[in-house]
Amino acid sequence: MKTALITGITGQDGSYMAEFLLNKGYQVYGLSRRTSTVTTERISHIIDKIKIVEGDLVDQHSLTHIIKDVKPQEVYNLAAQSFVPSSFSQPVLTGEITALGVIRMLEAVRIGYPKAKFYQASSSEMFGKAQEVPQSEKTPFYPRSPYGVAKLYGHWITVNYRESYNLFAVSGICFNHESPRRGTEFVTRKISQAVARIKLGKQKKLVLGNIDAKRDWGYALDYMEAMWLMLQQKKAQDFVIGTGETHSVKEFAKLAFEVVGINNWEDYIEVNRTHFRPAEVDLLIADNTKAKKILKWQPKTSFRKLIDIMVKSDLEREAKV
Ligand code: NAP
Ligand code: G4F
Repeated sequence: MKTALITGITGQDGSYMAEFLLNKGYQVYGLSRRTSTVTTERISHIIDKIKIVEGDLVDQHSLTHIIKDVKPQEVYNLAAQSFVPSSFSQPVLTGEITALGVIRMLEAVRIGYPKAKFYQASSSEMFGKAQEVPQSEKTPFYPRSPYGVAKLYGHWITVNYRESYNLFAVSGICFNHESPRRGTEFVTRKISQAVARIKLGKQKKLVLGNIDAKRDWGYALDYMEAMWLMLQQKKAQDFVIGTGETHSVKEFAKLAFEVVGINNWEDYIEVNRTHFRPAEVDLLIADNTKAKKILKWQPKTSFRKLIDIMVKSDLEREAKV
């Protein structure tokens, strides 16, 4: 039986990755930090099938011990301070977790179990003020937030450990991927939740920031396979993972309202500058040619289907509370 360690197991991706690996027959360990309230909501249905180990990306000692004890064949480093606006209000903490957390994990692997294959959750936010359209593995980076800069450190240190110590360490440069398990502060889930609440008469307005921003949005479940495939290759290398389509926040909102039969969607939207960022990423769109060719991966869920899944899930959830 293969053993995998997932950091960030309580997050959106960590929870789906745990399900994905359990289905493949893995023994799954999940790293989780101590909190005063329960954070296992997304994994409550599988909690008996996985082993939770306590550690924190800011604490080297815990990470090294966990890797030495568990000796995982595969490590999925999905933990991060992942919300871009919080990286402007807490830039140093974001650097500690999202940047230095990666080298702590790599050091733990190098010292504790160098045979482990390591996956780093890199981000399309590293492209930021995009130097090329669409963005591929060869596009120069130009991050536009403390989060993007921190992810860039994580990305390059992963490359560096692969080249310096011959670790099997790779990065998936993932574009935005969403689901009913997405945190409600991210724009897609903020919209799907608000649409459900407006339909049910529980909310009057949806207050957004820059609705002209464009993203390459995919369905999170589809991305787990790509991450796993990257660790099954003979050669360690990095891949861009995205759909190859881009849509604006406005388009996402329009289609979300359509799911519940509201066509005068603009009447419910208010734009407020408090949600604008000090520096914005205007347009992201993936060139996923390499992933299609080498990993034989491609997204299965369309943009419309993703919105349909998210809005219907929130309708069901909101009808209960
Ligand atoms: P998420 O839902 O925000 O989950 C983040 C996870 O990291 C949570 O489990 C959180 O634990 C954990 N974490 C935060 N700080 C930690 C620390 N100091 N020590 C240990 N764990 C810590 O993020 P996601 O959407 O699943 O994304 C997964 C990864 O992919 C992240 O690295 C993100 O930056 C990256 N990424 C995401 C996307 C996307 O569109 N989703 C795209 C590109 C890259 P708590 O529950 O305790 O807070
Ligand atoms: O949903 P967002 O907050 O996601 P963002 O900033 O693109 O970051 C996500 O994707 C990255 C991959 O590219 C990940 F690395 C990162 O961890 C995270 O998962 O915002 C998307 C866009 C932005 O342009 C933002 O300005 O939506 C715009 N937006 C407009 N109104 C809003 C809002 N974003 C949020 N969160 N809330 C709003 O009210």
